Amino acid sequence: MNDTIAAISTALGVGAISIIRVSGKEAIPIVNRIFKGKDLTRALTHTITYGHIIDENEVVDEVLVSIMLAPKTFTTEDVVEINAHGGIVTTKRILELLLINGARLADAGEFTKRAFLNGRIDLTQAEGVMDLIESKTETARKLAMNQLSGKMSNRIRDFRQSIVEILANIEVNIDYPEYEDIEEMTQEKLLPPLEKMLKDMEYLIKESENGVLIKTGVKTAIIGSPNVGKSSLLNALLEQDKAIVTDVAGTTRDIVEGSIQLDGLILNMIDTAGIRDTKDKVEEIGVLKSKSILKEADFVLFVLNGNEAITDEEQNILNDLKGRNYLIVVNKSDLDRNLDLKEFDQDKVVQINTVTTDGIEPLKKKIIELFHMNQVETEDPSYLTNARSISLLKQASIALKQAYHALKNNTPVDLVEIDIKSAWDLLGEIIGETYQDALIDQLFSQFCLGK
Ligand SMILES: Nc1nc2c(ncn2[C@@H]2O[C@H](COP(=O)(O)OP(=O)(O)OP(=O)(O)O)[C@@H](O)[C@H]2O)c(=O)[nH]1
Ligand SMILES: [Mg+2]
Repeated sequence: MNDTIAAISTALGVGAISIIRVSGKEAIPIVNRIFKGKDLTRALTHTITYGHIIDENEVVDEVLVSIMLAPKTFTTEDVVEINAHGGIVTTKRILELLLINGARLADAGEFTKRAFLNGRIDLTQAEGVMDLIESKTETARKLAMNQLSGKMSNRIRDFRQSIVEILANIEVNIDYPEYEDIEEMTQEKLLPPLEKMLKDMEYLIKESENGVLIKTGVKTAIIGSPNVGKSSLLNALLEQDKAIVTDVAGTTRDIVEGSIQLDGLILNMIDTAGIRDTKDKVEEIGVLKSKSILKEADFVLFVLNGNEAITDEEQNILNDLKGRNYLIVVNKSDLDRNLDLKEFDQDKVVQINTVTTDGIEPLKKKIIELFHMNQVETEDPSYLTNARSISLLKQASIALKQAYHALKNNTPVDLVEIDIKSAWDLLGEIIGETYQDALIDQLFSQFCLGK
């Protein structure tokens, strides 16, 4: 980390301006060597200097150079940003000059990695930077920003603080076992905070899983028997005739995809072949595909024909959907109703008619509610939005759950302590307080160059 790194920080292409960023002890002298204008080594921090980038006597570009001195910079090191005229050739030439004059080409994410290693941000915040760059909707941007601001890290730190308090109580018990009723007292003291923490963690896990879907888009499977109107539903939601619709059962064989955005939630929908037993070779492959998409989906729109009674096949699929994210879409509401809706969880049922598009708006509203999008809009949420952190949080919650049950069963506290300590470590890994070098390298290499 003692060397000075440089990279092009803007997207490489034709634009009005591109920025080449340099960070490290030698950042200012290196840029000064290829700069004609005022002496940059004497520039004040957080100022901009006008001048030219030169190669020997040749003027390469007219630039503005921002000087930011340590420690109040993105990396906490001296940082120089050269604002050059956009264009691939000029930008690359300036980078080359920097490399010739002593800078090293930065690895992907190395600026952010330095910010982390120098203690300016923690891992959760660094991941927020990455999420922010990649956010596709306003809501995803908001989640990323909250993570970047350190709000999420503070929630993890609060959990760790509660654990420290619990551990302190356990230490008392281990140090003074001669007290009478110590077991009861320990239970009384430890169980309620453990219980509260477990509840808060489970809530955070659930909301975070939702947050991941908000970030990446929801893989939505449109599933049902042939001819119930799955392709018609896809078309109605897309407001375009994308999938073929006919009155022939078994029209859709291959999958048809389309995306919509509902209040910042991206639904990546997949229309599938109607599920039934069939002798047709092509249709059979389609049905197999439908079943595998049904398994993998984050969310299922299960379409039934309101004009017909439910079949055994449909009932089986419905049973398998229990505990998952799904809605029962009862189509053909213009026809007589022969489907008994009483058996269904009423919260999950939406009646529609894809011909007139009646019920499509209420269906969209229901989806927005299901993914708590209204809450996200109003509550300024902070969730973990990447798989690494969520998996660590889940492991921490499992460890605490084990501790909780062990304590309830009067297991000696020093054994319980092991699980609680492991939860503390796992939470530390989320924010990067206990980390392994290999993990850090892998994590930051996912960033784009120049970040
Ligand atoms: N009356 C009525 N007919 C509908 C409605 N929605 C779809 N249909 C008709 O139902 C038939 C089947 O529609 P599709 O959308 O192709 O059904 P599907 O579920 O995709 O069928 P497969 O691809 O064969 O599995 C077509 O003739 C549609 O016009 C509706 O709301 N009311
Ligand atoms: Mg179809």
